[in-house]
Amino acid sequence: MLIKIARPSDCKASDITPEGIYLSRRTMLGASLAGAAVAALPGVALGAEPSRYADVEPGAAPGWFKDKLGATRWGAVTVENEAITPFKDATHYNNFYEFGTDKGDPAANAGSLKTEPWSLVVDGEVAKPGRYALEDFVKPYQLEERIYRLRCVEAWSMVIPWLGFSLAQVLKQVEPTSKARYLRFETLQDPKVMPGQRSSFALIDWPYVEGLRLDEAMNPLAILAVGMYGRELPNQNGAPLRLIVPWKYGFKSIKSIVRISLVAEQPQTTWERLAPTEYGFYANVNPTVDHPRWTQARERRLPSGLFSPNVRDTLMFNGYGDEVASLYSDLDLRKNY
Ligand SMILES: Nc1nc2c(c(=O)[nH]1)N[C@H]1C(S)=C(S)[C@@H](COP(=O)(O)O)O[C@H]1N2
Ligand SMILES: [Mo]
Repeated sequence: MLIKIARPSDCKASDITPEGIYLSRRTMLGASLAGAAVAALPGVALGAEPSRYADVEPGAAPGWFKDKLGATRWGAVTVENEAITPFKDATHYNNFYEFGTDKGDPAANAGSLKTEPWSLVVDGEVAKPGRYALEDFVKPYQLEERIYRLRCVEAWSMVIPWLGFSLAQVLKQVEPTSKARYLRFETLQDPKVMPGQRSSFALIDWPYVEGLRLDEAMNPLAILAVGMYGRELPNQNGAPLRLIVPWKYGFKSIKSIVRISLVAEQPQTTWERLAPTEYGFYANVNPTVDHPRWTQARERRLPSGLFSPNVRDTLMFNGYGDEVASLYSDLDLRKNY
């Protein structure tokens, strides 16, 4: 929908050009009214059982996922007094550039991604490298429901109930060597099913790459997710396995992971490579450090529309400062944005 929405705040869609300005001028008009017609879920209790997510479309969960679901710890982490974003918004307003740069493109195009079978490589500076079938990789871990805020660098946000397990548990299993200081993550590269990877104006050097410092990855809030809203991940949300780092801008939360490497040097990440003055390696949510082209002091919480823009103040570390601020006590967060 090519509609420019006038907003009372400085979170105007016309001010905020998505990450993809480098890819396509079209995305300047990319903010849509997608969420406007969808009412917030009435009375959803936080930490609710999956049956409470009333508008969730059932998926076709693989057997290993159904087996895991029974032992899930529901509501292990919740967000107080903030409504969970309706499933419809969380699955139809996405960034997944492999499937196109418009917010509706991933929902429209990601259906063709084949997530079963899926294999994942863990390599680099680890005592136990390996290639795993996804179900074997996930087997040792109990799923937990983590209800987290997701804050995109484009100044919109959601509250999403993920299902996953802590990255720290995985690291313990694979045993990083003394040389390991960073993690490097890679998304699937398959131009046959990912139209964004064959687009003639794609400036992104595929595959999509993200990274974390080892101590960030060990923080209990960092998870690998295999589901959301009590079901498996929809393809547009990064099936079958994605990273979630809730105190960082959404672009750190890399989707559809095929490789995790432990490395000695800070990896170069996709957005940093494309626009280093706009997107840094750290990308911690920080209302006091503006993006060069817009303020980061506020955000549009979805569902958001013309008559209820639903703007709120952005919180330092996206509200997770108690858990993560100590990771950055030595760091100038203005320089290391
Ligand atoms: N592989 C890959 N991962 C990605 C992206 C992407 O384009 N490709 N977009 C990122 C951005 S900018 C955001 S805000 C989140 C969006 O996640 P969601 O669509 O599940 O809300 O995914 C992140 N992970
Ligand atoms: Mo984002």
